[in-house]
Amino acid sequence: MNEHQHKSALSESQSNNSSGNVSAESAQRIRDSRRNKSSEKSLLKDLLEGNKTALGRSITLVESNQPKHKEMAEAIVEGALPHAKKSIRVGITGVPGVGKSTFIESFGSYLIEKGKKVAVLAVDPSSSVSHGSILGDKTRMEKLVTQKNAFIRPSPSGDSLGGVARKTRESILLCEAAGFDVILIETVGVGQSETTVHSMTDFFLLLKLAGAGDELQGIKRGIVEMADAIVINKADGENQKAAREARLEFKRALQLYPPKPSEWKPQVHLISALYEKGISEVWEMITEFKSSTDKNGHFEHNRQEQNKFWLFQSINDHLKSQFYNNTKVKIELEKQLRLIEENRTTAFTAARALLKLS
Ligand SMILES: Nc1nc2c(ncn2[C@@H]2O[C@H](COP(=O)(O)OP(=O)(O)O)[C@@H](O)[C@H]2O)c(=O)[nH]1
Ligand SMILES: [Mg+2]
Repeated sequence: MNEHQHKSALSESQSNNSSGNVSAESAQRIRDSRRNKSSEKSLLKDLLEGNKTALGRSITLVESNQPKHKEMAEAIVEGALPHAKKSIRVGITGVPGVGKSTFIESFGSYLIEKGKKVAVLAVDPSSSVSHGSILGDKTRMEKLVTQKNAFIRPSPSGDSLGGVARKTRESILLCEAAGFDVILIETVGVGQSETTVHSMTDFFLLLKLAGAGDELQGIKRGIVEMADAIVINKADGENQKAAREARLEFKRALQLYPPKPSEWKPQVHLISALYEKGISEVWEMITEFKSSTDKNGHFEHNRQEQNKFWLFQSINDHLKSQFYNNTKVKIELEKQLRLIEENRTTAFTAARALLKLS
């Protein structure tokens, strides 16, 4: 029976090549989809075995905007999900030049020496212009890039923050399925990206410099409030005294913030990423955070809350793109915009008219 079906499908597609193109196309689609399914399967298998090339290729599919790739990506993420290892996800933020890349190099190398597998991802919506913050910085991670147990991926470029965020979140899951147990997510302090990274990480680390005011470092109050740790970098050489003073100052300032739902009291650390000082203390702190939030249930609760947040986020993104891609909406939108320019309607009436179309 099976053989027979197979044969007839084959002969159908052969005859269609000459007779018409509708069925030829659909036969091609079936062939493509079969081929995709088998390559999906082998990609997923390699990924689950920890193959970094397979991980990279899977992330490329996640980052692609092509419908065919999106479909494959969805299947791979779904297949990977049950195998995602329990990792710790650490968000790292700070203004350009503070030493994020240097810190990731030292910290990542330290963790690998401890037997961890470390993945580094980035959320940088501006990277379409700067061609990826980490990519350009791979020179500062020269030790880490050569490590078998390190995986470094620059931010997907040419996308909105929402797009980058979704892709990064799926990439985290893929890294975990490939067996990476520490995920470092770097972001440059631009606009909303810290909030986004905060919503996908367990521990949020703010890198700072001594001696420069918050305004100079472009740090907003909200970011300090999100931080589980303030790590003052470049505490070396002549900087040491200023760094110690800054530490006291930050400690005092942090006391003014309300307690966190995690019950975790944010810590202030001094490090030198360049000279690899204070690095082990940062890891000890994160380990301490993990065990205390495991104990009080916050760790799991926070991940669930994040998943709920991303559910709504995904729905919102989907509805929005569906709305704006609707041909009727596109045409009517032009019309309503003109009416607004001519003062012949209000924004609210126009919006109501447009929303009725979808
Ligand atoms: N003295 C000193 N310089 C550092 C330290 N960490 C980073 N740097 C230097 O600061 C500059 C910016 O570092 P980078 O890691 O690229 O910062 P990013 O833009 O935040 O990624 C580089 O020249 C680094 O060598 C440190 O701990 N001490
Ligand atoms: Mg950098």
